[in-house]
Amino acid sequence: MTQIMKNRSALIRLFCVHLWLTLTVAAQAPEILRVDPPSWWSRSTVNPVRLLIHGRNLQNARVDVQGLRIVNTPKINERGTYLFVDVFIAPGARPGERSISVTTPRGSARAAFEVLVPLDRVGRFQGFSPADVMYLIMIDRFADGDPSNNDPLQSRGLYDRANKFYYHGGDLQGVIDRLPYLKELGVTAIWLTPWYDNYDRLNQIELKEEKPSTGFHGYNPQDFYAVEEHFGTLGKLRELAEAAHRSGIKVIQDQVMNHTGPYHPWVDDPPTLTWLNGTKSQHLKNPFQTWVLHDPRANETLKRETMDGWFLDFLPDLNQHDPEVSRYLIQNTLWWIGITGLDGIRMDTWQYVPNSFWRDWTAAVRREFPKFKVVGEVKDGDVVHTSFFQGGRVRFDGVDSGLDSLLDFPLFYPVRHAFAEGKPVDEIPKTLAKDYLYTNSEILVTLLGGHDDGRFMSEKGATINGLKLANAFVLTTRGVPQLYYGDEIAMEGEDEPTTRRDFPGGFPGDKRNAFTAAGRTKEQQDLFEYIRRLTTLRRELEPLRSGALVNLYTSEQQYAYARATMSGAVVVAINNDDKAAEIEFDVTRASLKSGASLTERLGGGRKVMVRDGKLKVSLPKRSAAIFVGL
Ligand SMILES: [Ca+2]
Ligand SMILES: [Ca+2]
Ligand SMILES: [Ca+2]
Repeated sequence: MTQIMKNRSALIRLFCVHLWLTLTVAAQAPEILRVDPPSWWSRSTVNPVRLLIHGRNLQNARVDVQGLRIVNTPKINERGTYLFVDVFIAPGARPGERSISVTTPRGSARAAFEVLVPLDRVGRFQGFSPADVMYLIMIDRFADGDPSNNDPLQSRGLYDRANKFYYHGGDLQGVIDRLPYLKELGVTAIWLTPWYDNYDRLNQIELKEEKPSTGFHGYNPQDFYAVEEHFGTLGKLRELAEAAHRSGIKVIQDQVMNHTGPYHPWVDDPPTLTWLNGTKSQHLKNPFQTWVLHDPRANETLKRETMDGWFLDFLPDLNQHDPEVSRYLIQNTLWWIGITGLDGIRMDTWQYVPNSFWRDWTAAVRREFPKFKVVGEVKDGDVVHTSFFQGGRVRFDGVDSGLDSLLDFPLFYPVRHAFAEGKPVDEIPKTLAKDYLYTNSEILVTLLGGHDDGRFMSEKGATINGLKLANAFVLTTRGVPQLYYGDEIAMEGEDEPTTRRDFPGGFPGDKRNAFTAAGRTKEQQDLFEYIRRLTTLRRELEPLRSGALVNLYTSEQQYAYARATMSGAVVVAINNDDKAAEIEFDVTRASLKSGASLTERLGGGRKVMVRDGKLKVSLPKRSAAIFVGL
């Protein structure tokens, strides 16, 4: 054969293969694998709702939803795997299941979509306030109320109570079962770690102590619209929200909008070309140079790496500048709130997501649920840094993020230093002195422990007495106090994840049950009662919830302050020293007049009198006192 003939026959062969491939693909009918969101309610502020249909062979598809109006031409990605379409739900639309059909010249496919009645607003979507006492629960590690879901994927080997990086069996039913315990402690709001479905496999990318781990903590979402099967079902979640609300306990969801889990299907097949910042093989790594985020003269490269880089180099970073991503995430947030009735959100990794997105997101949340509140995680000890992210003010970037609250990490560290390590207590008022940098310091969420830090009791120098003082401070200062599960029984754990140990009594076979007084040691019971006393005082005494914080006395190891309202004041005095102290301070700024008699309500019941505008109090070593004259 001549070279020309050889080339020609090769060309013909190539053409035949191409024709065969084209015909095969063309012959394939469309398929629908999922619809996000799977439901929406009538009379929503988001109408039409945008559906993201995931499937196969969706090229050139037409979409119909039984009884609902499609308002635009579907937008479909090149591979025919994702389709965006807007669906209008008439205000009087009949609730119930509707059939979605996708039709192409090769056939059609169907999936279900549900029109819901909006939940009654009474007792739902309540937000949180300084009147609340929040309690952080790591779902997997609190209580196992349903052993049947402990190992739902048996062949995957994700459940092992002896392995600190595996699932331990805690679940939503366990939280429901322990609501009376939380009520007894004085908790009025529970913040649950993320309940999104995480990957159903061992994580081979993030090795822990050189071994694979699981997503037991919930922060690696695989499906933004599903509940983790180790924790329960969507039905169980709604049951939990209802039961909590009946007990007077609000529910706060932990959400993640910065990234997905490492095995999310979007990594290999993104709905749009710009869905993620980078790809699995080519992306920036987050250098955590967070200071540049509030720097008007920031080095743009460093800023971009910090905003768009993959968290820990393995968590795919969502690109909220892509309007489809933004719309998807906003609807996702509204969906969780709308179908469960929850009251607040704790937003993970807030600072790595653009403020312009947050502005739109918070506005959308507020439009639909006006009383709702959001607390952002900005893990930093510097008030200059954290305060930058609070909403209520347009910043140098021209944006008001709309964020209500922040976890008060700048106050967390001084609390640990003073009350665990015994360092000077005046670091606390020195930090509070910077409150003016916040748009609203009263709504900050104060804490002495959380799931990302070692436990208070594992700090060098920590004692039960110190832990009591930390609780006395957090539960009487300004802000919304947040407790961490198990700190009320002095649980220990020096790092992450030993800080996430199982609550004793929450799991089958536990030797003792610390959810009951009989199952607690004498020391634990004493601490539990002390905290309960504090939450009771906070509930009974209005100044502790809404009073202005007035500093009255500050020395290296003593700190006294008042919470004052028009109707009265409560005085708190703390001696962090290892020896007794007597302190005298002026109380006229707290509107306490000479001759007024105050009663100590935290422990002793002793009385003190205001003389010459001053209060003189003696404090045993490492003790706190709360004086009430109401
Ligand atoms: Ca379980
Ligand atoms: Ca899962
Ligand atoms: Ca980011």
